[in-house]
Amino acid sequence: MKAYDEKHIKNIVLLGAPKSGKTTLAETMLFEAGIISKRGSIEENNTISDYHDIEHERGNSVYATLLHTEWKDYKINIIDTPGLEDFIGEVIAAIRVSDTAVLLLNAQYGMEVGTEIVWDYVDKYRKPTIIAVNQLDAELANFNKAVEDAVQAFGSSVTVMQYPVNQGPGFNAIIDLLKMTMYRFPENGGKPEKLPIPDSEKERAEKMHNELVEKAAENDDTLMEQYFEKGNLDEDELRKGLKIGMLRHQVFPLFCLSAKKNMGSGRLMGFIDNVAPSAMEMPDEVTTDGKAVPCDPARPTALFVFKTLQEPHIGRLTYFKVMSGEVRGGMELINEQGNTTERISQLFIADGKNRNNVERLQAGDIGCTLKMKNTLTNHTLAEKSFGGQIAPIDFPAPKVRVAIEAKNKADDEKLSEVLAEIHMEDPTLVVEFNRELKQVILHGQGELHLLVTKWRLENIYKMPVVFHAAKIPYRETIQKPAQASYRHKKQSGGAGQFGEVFLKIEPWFEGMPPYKEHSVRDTEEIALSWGGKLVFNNCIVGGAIDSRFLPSILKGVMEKMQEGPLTGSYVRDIRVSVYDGKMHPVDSNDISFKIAGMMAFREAFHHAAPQLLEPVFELEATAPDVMMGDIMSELQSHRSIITGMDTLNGYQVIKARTPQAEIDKLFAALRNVTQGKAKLRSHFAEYAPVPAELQKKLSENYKEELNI
Ligand SMILES: Nc1nc2c(ncn2[C@@H]2O[C@H](COP(=O)(O)OP(=O)(O)O)[C@@H](O)[C@H]2O)c(=O)[nH]1
Ligand SMILES: [Mg+2]
Repeated sequence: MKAYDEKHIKNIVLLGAPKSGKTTLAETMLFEAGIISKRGSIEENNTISDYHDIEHERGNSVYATLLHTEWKDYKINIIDTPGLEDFIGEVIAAIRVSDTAVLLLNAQYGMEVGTEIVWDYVDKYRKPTIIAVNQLDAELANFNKAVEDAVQAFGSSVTVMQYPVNQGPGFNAIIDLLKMTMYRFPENGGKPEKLPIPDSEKERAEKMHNELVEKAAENDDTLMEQYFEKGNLDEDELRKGLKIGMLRHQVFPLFCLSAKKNMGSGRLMGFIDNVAPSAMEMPDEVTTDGKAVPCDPARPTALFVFKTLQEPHIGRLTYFKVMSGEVRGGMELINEQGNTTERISQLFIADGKNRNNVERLQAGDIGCTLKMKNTLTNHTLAEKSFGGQIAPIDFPAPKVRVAIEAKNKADDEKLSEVLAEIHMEDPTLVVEFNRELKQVILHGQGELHLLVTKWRLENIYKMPVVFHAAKIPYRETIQKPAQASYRHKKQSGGAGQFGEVFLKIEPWFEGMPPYKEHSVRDTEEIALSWGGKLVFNNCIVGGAIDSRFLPSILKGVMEKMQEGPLTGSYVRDIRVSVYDGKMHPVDSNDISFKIAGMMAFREAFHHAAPQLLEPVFELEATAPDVMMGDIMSELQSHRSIITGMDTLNGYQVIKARTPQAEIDKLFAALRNVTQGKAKLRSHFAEYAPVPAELQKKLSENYKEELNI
């Protein structure tokens, strides 16, 4: 392959809702540039981009795939991304290292919720953006609606560069408003004829051309002057204005496509070559300590790792972007995070699963390597003189959870190791060893994300696992005061045990009046690690219990608070006042008072109107209007309280409060009734009382469990 310098490399990321045609477009671009001689298709499972078994099984992209084409004098690195929110980590990493986002809109549906989700990240990183209206050959294609949707969602930066002459199944011609030509494609697509704009389209084309010229001129004072002088701009001036606008996120050029019929992709690549900013023209990268990293091959080498993936028969692949300097095979680089040294044994450019050896890659380029031991996603590999870490990708918090267990008990330890490794590869998957629930919990971006993880564990890591529902971290408390006493007495053989405790428990709340029934000698206020408080009053007078035994009583109470009497959950917000008791001159000891304290507490708890509390989440669902009825009815059947409704960019946003125990089932149901077209968000809000019926059921279950 030709060596490309930093001025001739363009990095683009293909983004869009599921099924908008990203993978098909990637295939078409490779074909059009002569990289492949035959186009694969989604239907035949033979695209370059979707090459993993799991992707064929599901008919969806799961991973971001690196590809490249060479078009005229440029190398275009393409990252094809999965459209599903489950794999948003892959999408964000790809956006992070790309210089231009190509956002596909399906002409049949215009804006979709999936488009919205990726747009949030494009906007956050302020990447130059091209909008491609795809599937213009489809029966229901509606170009004008797609443009209206785009303007509504992305604002007036949307800049129409082309429009279709005849959308729908007969689609074969596009009017180009920059070149003021008509492109007419042969039946099977490919290279179009360049024709004059027909008379019937002249008026519309002139009007839209003028709008385009104004948009391009707006971004630069000299261009504005030239425009006022001449009343027009030539092609080069237009390109200059558009590029400035793209860099400022004020121009999003919009193109027409049928990826499937190979119409329009050549022109799109030409525009990427000539106008889309190269890595060198983008704002400098920065290190975590704020140092600028210009994309310059003459400076010290620094690679930023944006993706790592364990592949069968190959080992771990490490994908990186050269942020500074150049990388050559055989180079030794320092891993800035791990303080280890890694040798770049081989250097590749990748087209899906095919990798080609290259000798070097320059600043701005993207490639991959093998056999990195300690280098993972978000790490920086650099020459010593670079000194710093490239600002890492900020991955979103997980949204769903499941408990995981090795199928064979003997694998438990290995499973934790493998999970730790998977998390390092995929930071959007979080592993938690939850001591409270006594479960290993996997937190992911969606059910499919968790299922793909299970698939990887079983097929790549050969580690059979089972998923269980994750338990709910309930809390227990009381609603009224109660008293109890307990005498612990044991006389068997040698030394006996004796301890008796009288105590009162009350619901604790911030600002409650001090305890008055007995005089308090000493108070301990404990902020519980699981939330809420325990206030412990020592009201013993006249030496009924020796003060050295009070810590033992507290210990007993605490033990019961860690395994609540009702369901074994943590207990919170209680005031305990120990006001009387008895000792034995010989047999009393710590263990006796601990047991007496624990049992007295348990007894009192059962008489204090115990209340189970459950975590309640605040939920937000964004979806098209027509789906609201179904969403409401699902909310109602999952114990949710609707707290608000709103509209945003033509979507309905509904807010609700839902117990955590229902969230996973509710999300699955909502995905189902909305065919995945809803954006769902949730976060912990508060602990709230569990309804009486459910509490009864849960505490009966617990009793049964204890009897086993
Ligand atoms: N009619 C038509 N179908 C297309 C076009 N582009 C893609 N498709 C089809 O849309 C489906 C989804 O395409 P795919 O490339 O997997 O979309 P992705 O999920 O965005 O990667 C496949 O069945 C494609 O054959 C197009 O331009 N026109
Ligand atoms: Mg795809």
